[in-house]
Amino acid sequence: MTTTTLSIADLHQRVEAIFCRAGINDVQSAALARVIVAGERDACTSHGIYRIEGILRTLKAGKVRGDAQPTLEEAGKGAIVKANAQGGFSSAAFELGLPHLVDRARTLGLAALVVNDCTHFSALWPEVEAVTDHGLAALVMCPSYASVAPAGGIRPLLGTNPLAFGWPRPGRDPYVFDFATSVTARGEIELHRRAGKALPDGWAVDSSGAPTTDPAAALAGAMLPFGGHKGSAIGTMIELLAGVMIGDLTSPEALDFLGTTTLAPRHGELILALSPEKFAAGRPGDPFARAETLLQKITGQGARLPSARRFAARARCEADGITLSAPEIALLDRLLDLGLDGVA
Ligand code: NDP
Ligand code: PYC
Repeated sequence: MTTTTLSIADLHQRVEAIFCRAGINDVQSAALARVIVAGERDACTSHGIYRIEGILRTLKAGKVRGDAQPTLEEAGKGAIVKANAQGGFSSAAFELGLPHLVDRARTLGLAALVVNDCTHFSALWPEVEAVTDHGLAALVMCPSYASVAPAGGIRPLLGTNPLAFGWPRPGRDPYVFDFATSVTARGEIELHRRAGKALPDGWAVDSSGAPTTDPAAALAGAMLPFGGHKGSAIGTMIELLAGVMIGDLTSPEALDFLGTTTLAPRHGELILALSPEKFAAGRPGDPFARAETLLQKITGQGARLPSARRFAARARCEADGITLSAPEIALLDRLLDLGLDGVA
C-alpha cells in the first residue's frame, strides 16, 4: 500500500489548517490539532486523525461552537478552578485552566480543574501528561454518551467513561494509564466495523441483549463494562463525580442532547492534581524514589508499564515521522480542500 511520511510539525500544520478552513477559531483549532496529532504520533489511532471527520460532523450539525472562546469562571485562592468551554471543545478550555490548576495544587497539595459545557472526544492522557510535566500526580475522568449497559443490564446507560492517572517520574516518561471503563473504547468498535473485522467475544450485546461479535450490531446494541460489576461501578462513579457533582450532563443526558452516537458528546470533565511532595511531607522517604522502587519491581518481572507502547511509538515518530496510508492522506486533502462540504 502507498504510504506518505510526514514530520509531526507538518501533520500538525495540516490538521490545524483543516480546522481553520472549517471555520473553527484559532484558539480551538490549535488546541484540537495538538491532541489529534499527539494521538496519531503515539499510535492511539482510535483518537488520532480518524476523529477529525467526527469533529467536523459535530460542527456541521450545530452541536458544538467553532467560534467559542473558553473562559475562566473561578481561579481564586481555593482548590477548585473552573473553566467553561462555552459550547466549544474541551481542549482549549483545559489549556486555559491548566496553569491555575498547577498553581493551586502546588500551593494547597490538592486541586481540581472542572471543565464545563464542552464537547469532548479526545484521549485523556495528553491532559494527564500536561499535569505530570509539572511534577504533580493527575487523575482525569469524564462521561461520554449512553452506550454501555451496567453489569447485569442490557440497555445502554453509562458512557464509555474514560479514567486516566499519571505519576511524575523525574527524568523519565511518567507512569500513565488511560482507559475506557467499557471493555474497549467505542472508537475501536467503529474501526473494526470499517475494517470488516469481527469483535472479540465479550465486548458487546446486540439490541436484544444477546452477545455479539458483529461491530454494527454492537454499535446498535450496548457495549459492556470492563471487569463486570467493577467497571460498571467505576463508570457510575465517573457519572456522579464528572457529571452530577460538577453540574454537567451525565451520559444519558448527553445522548439526549446529541440525539445520536455518531457525533462527539457535550458534557463536562474533572481533572485532579495532587502534589506527592506535599502529601508525603514529614513522612519517611522521598515519594519519587519510593515510586521508582515499586515501578522497577513491576518491569523487573517482565511486566510492561501502561503507556510503554505509546512512548515507544512516540520515540519512533519523533525520529522517523508519522506514516499515513493513501486513504488517510486523501481524507486530509479532501477536508482541507472542501471544508465542511467534504464531510459525509
Ligand atoms: P486500551 O485498552 O487500549 O489501553 C488502556 C491502557 O492500558 C493504556 O494506558 C495502555 O497502555 C495500557 N495497556 C494496554 N495493554 C497493556 C499491558 N499488556 N500491560 C500494561 N498496560 C497495558 O484503552 P481503551 O481502549 O480502553 O481506551 C483507549 C483510549 O480511548 C483512551 O486514551 C481513552 O481516554 C479514550 N477514550 C476516550 C473517551 C472520551 O469520552 N473522550 C471515551 C472512552 C475512551 P498503551 O497505550 O501503552 O498500550
Ligand atoms: O472511543 O468511546 C470512545 C469515545 C466516546 C467519546 C469519545 N471517545
